[in-house]
Amino acid sequence: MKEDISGLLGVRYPVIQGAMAWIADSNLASAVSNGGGLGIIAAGNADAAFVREEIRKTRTLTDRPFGVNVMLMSPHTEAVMEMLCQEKVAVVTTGAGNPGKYMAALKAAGIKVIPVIASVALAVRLARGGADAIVAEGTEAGGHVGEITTMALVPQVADAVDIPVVAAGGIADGRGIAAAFMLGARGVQIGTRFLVAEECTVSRPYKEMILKAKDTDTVATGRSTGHPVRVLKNKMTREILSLEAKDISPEDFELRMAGTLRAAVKDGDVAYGSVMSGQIAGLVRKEQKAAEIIEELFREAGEIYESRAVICGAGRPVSGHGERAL
Ligand code: TUI
Repeated sequence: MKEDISGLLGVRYPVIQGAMAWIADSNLASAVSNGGGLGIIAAGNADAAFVREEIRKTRTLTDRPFGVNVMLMSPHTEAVMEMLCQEKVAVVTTGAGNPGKYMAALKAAGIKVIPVIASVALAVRLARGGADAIVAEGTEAGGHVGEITTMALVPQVADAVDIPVVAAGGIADGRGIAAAFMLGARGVQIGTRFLVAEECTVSRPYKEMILKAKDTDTVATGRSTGHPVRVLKNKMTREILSLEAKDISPEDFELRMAGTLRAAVKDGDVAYGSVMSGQIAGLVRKEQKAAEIIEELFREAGEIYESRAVICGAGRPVSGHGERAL
């Protein structure tokens, strides 16, 4: 089996913390890095000065590597990228677009570039363009999502590129990690489970809603605009989905949604705010320190991995399958 991404990233465990705009700050990123994963600061729509400040705070909280995620639809992308090259962060992940035009500058600054993508075509293009690894994010993920499931996307991307693939979307325990590796991934990106880390500063009502969520509680808003965003269902999603069914214009949609993520994250308005969450929230049941989450994830994954011989009748038969009296 090929090496996992921990060597590439200089971390103990092959896990990247998902970038969550307004949420993934120096507190969460440093806690994840101190716990042996790769912490990520989400730049979201913030300007370069704000993100630089978060990088500097993180450097006071951890000596370990961490990264910054650039949301490519942000109006500040150009300036944020320039600042990241000056700060020489260890890793840049990107989302919601094609980072191709920034690749050369980031690489020249010695930064590892790991784009998050939702299709094989873009993965292939970015691998050819010099990406160090690629995050293949399935539609189970929270926030801005593509259409393909993690189960279908990861093996197709793994076959199409010769750089390490990191699976994202729908992973919140050791079973998910083991499954991702079986699909050809060499690392995982996890967001929703870290939302309830003790060090995560998201509002109390947001955390409680994640802890109480069940499997069917997420929905994608914004399909009518071509930018679907997965969130927990609430009063806002009921209203906006009915407006989308009545052909609200993309401009009116954007106006209606402006500020809704901030409202949920900072003000705790989980009725009318955007409570971004992956479909796996139903599995996230307790608040823990980030380091405890990481230890538990990889202890579970290791146990499953060691018992893998039971799969497909290769070892002990599983309830009547794989062995017949002849
Ligand atoms: O980027 C994410 N997840 C995000 S970004 C975000 S902030 C936001 N808030 C409101 C509306 C929209 C965004 C919240 N969650 N995940 C990575 C991701 N990237 N998922 C899908 C994509 C993607 C989609 C299209 C990547 C590339 C792409 O291609 C565009 C192109 O130019 O080919």
